[in-house]
Formats: sequence, structure tokens, C-alpha cells
Amino acid sequence: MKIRSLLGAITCAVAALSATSTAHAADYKSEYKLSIVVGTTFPWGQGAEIWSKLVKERTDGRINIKIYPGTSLVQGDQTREFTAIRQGVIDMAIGSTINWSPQVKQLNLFSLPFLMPDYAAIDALIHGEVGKQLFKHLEKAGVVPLAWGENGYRQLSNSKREVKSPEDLKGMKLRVVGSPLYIDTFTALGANPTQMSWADAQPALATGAVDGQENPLSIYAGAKLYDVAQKYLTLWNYVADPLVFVVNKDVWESWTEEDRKIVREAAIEAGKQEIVIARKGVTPEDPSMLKDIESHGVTVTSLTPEQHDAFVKVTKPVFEKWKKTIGEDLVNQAQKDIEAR
Ligand code: X2X
Repeated sequence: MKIRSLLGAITCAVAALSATSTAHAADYKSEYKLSIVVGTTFPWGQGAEIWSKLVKERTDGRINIKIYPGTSLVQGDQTREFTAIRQGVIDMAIGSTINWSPQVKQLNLFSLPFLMPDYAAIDALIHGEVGKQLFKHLEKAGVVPLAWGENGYRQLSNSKREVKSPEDLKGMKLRVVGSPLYIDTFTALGANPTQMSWADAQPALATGAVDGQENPLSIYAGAKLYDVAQKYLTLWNYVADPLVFVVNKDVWESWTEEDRKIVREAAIEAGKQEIVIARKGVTPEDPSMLKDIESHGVTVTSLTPEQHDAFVKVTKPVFEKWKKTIGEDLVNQAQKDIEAR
């Protein structure tokens, strides 16, 4: 019995050794740089922590990931993140579809105003044919996409007044990010949108250089935007940005088959867990985060169906214009899958 278990242990050790040697450990970097926009206290950053931890554990430390929040590897300029991944300045990333849409135009799909009415619609897209096609586009653009996560439904906040109709947005200076689609949307709504990175947005809100912004509630609350005069919050679910877990192509190819499988499966697991975290506290069943936001003296506005329709109507031409840029077939497929959800 003792000899048997000893033999078993030796066999395991030999197997482990040969696995490591086929991993060409010498080709592996001592650290892999993982880029994200916000910190690890946000759901997005927690997704990064879960992914890193699972990979480290399951590769016995062969793949050691270091998280770089604040898109610091591109000096905070999040719309340059995708190019930096492709070029190898960044090894891995969990990125918002918004930030990568300047390079991969199909990712603008999720920013089409009022395309996705509920979480089931988001799920139908990322887990269906649309998700598969978008991964193909990402591959063509030169990265290895592995899994989906979620930043969330983007709600509108400002320091001026309650927003219930496009008229309320007239002349309001709003910070938007990334894609020119957002400039079109807010221009159509009568606002005065200005593009800037998240790093620049926070001081701009604090000094009053801009009146408002749009972001998921987890970002709004996590960054304490109620403390920079963002006292009016409109829940309008006009767009939501998924997150994509990716690896630089050369890095991916430097790993063994076994390690790629581990990294992919860990990304899928981390993505699933991250989505659960991202949806916490912001649903009718669990409005705890909203309650917390309200406790900071924020006026939270929900829209009636008629008020909602007024926003949809005004942004319809933007939807139609961008449908062509994104690809009519992809948008039609998305609409079909959302209907069938
Ligand atoms: O900059 C933003 O608004 C943020 C943090 O949500 C993204 O990176 C898209």
C-alpha cells in the first residue's frame, strides 16, 4: 500500500515534469501584462483578478499575469488599447467593445441606441451567432478573443437638471468615449458631446468642464460620481457595453496547447462570474446599488414608456446610419436573435 502510493506519487511527479518541459518554459515571459480601464474594486477589475488567479493556479505559475488598471500601458488612452494589444505592448486585456470599436467597427453594434431592451437581449447576442461573428472579426483584426464579460447598461448622469426628454439635454456638455457613434447619438439628442478618456473625464466632471457623462452604475457608484456634482441620474438603458477577454496572437502562439486550454477555460469562467458581479444591485429584484446611490442625494429618474419612445425616435437616424457602417447583415441577425430571445 505504502509502496503503491509512493509509486503513484513518483508517476505524478514525472508526468508533471514532462508537462513542464513540453511547455518550453524558457519561451514564457516572467510576467504577462493585462490591461483594463478601471481598478480591481470594480466588477470589470474583479473579472481580471478572477482570470489571473485561475490561470496562475492552473498553470502552476507558468503564466503569471499582472493587472495594469487605468489603461496605464497606453497612458490612459483607452481607444489606443486595441492597437497596443495587436502590437504586443499589451499581452492580454479585458476590454470594452466601445474602446475597441474605432479599430473593429462591428463592435459598434452594442452602441446602437436602444438595440438591446434587456439582459436577455445582451445574452442572446454574446452567446449566439452574433458573438461568434464578432469573435471572427476580432481574430481577423489580429487578436485572440476568448470570452465575454460585461461593463453594463450605460445610464446618464449630469449636474444640471433632471433629464426625462431630449429637450432636457439641450446644450448640455457631455463627456463621451471612443466611438464617433456617441458623438452622433448625443448630437441628435441636442446635447453638446465631447470625447475624452476616462482618466480625463473624472477631473473634467470635478471642475465642471463638462456637465455630465454616461456609464454603467457600477462605474458611476464605484468612482463616486455623486461626489463630483453628478446629482441627476436617468435610467434609460440606451446601450450596454460587453467586455471581451483577449490575448495577443504571438503570446497565444508561444503557449502550449495545454496552457491555451487553461487560459481559455479560465477566461470563460471568469467572464461568467464577472457578468453576475456586474449585474448585482442594479436589477428590479436587487436594487441595492440604486438605493445606495439615492442615499447620496441623487435624483434617480426612470422613464415612462412614452418618455422612452421619444429618445428612441430622435436617435433612430443614428441607428440607421451606423447600421450600414457595422454591416446590415450583422445588425439584422442581432435584431432577429433579440426578437427570438
Ligand atoms: O470610459 C468609460 O466610460 C468606460 C470606463 O466605461 C469605458 O472604458 C468604456
